Amino acid sequence: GGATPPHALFIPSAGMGHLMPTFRVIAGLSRQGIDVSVVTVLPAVSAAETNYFNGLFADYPTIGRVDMHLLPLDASEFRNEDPFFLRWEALRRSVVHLLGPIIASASPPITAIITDITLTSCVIPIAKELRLPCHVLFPTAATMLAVNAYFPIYLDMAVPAAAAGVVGDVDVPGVFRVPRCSLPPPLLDVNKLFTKQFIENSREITKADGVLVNTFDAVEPAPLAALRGGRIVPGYPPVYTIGPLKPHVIPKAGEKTAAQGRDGSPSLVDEWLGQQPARSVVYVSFGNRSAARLDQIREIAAGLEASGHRFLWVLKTTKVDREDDAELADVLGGGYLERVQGRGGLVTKGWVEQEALLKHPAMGMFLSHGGWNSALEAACAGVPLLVWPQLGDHRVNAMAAVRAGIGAWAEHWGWDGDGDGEESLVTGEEIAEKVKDVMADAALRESVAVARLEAAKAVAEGGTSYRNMREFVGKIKQ
Ligand code: BUP
Repeated sequence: GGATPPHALFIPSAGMGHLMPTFRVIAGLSRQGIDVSVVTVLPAVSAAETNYFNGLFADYPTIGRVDMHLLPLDASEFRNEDPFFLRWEALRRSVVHLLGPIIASASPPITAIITDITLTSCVIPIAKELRLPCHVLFPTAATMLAVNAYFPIYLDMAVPAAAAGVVGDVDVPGVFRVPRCSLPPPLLDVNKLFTKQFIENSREITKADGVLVNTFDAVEPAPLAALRGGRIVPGYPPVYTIGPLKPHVIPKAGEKTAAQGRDGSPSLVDEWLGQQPARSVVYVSFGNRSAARLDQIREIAAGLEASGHRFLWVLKTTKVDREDDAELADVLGGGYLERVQGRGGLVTKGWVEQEALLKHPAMGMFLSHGGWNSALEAACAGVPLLVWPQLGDHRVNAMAAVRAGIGAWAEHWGWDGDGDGEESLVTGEEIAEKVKDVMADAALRESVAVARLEAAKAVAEGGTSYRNMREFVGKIKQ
């Protein structure tokens, strides 16, 4: 070091759950005066992604933008794969061909690489060849990182069952036993595209210079101790807990903060929330990638109404964060919207500024799919979670959230465990009961308040995440 000024290149993946923490780290480095460039993949997956990329470059004008045009993927090679996993595969293959030339033509020269976990096994060999330090950004819980780290070892050991492609419960050393029914469902089939990517990334990450995780030590002490102590993988790279990451979106003067689209549209939600009493509102959102079946949506509607609580429900009827064309009134049935409006129920669709919403004093609890970004945003706002896992890592996150005292988990509620979309229906009565329980749970509210303080301590000067971020930045500057 010394002679070459630091210039970090970020290689983000797709999906808002991956992009949000990535953007937050990018903005954090940029605020510390580090020269950052970001690989921007074209075409984007959704309007939300495009808006967030454009917003990042507008808010932080010194950040460099390096466009990468996605190479086409021969879809006939794949059958019945989730569109997100296909996107990741296209990204992975594009990176193999295009990242080298991108780095070669960068000015000033790239001195450090930070890649999203999904691209790890493609990026690290390139970084190694160019002798560039490479860190991996892991966008979900440290508990899930522990599962990720251990999974290939589990497969190697669980012979002959795993050799035959049968995956059972995975007992992660120093963490807990994850029952097979709570693993990310694609992992149960070692021939799935996702599973192959997952295993390759998990093996290659051991060669990284470090792993950045959006969490903090006090919320997940066990998996962090196990990873750092080499109990899961001997010689695992340093794990930098740097969360909860600060929001990267800079509110514009005169703009309302909550629930406002990037397009600056006026916010009904914002005005509505302002009229609700403190801690009275049940916020309901199942993230970007989950869309419930119509019959389940109607049960949720009935459950929220029967709970007697005020609620704000961000309803998605299409999978993946595509534009949602369905009319709410058609989905929910005649009269529902008008009926609940009178007693403090608001249903909206599309994108909301969730982090700002959760910080609103009217928020009482969050019925959530269990995306880790969402879980941390709730904890930081002191809002208890009721986790209803939908897919992927959500059940592992739910286990982590319960252990951390930041939420309750509706363990017996259906999820799309086998990907066939035919999970059993949860009735409106069950939903109403559980919502009432969590709203009335004083012990849970108390432990969330403690977690909120711990989160604030972690990022304050001298805190664990603060120190880890400094150490990471110090390495980047070398
Ligand atoms: Br939906 C939605 N507004 O309307 P997760 C999400 N978000 O700000 P994911 C909004 O996107 P999976 C919206 O605050 C969080 O930072 C939200 O990340 C934000 O899960 C992020 O919660 C979503 O980790 O699903 O991506 O929905 O976990 O399955 O990848």
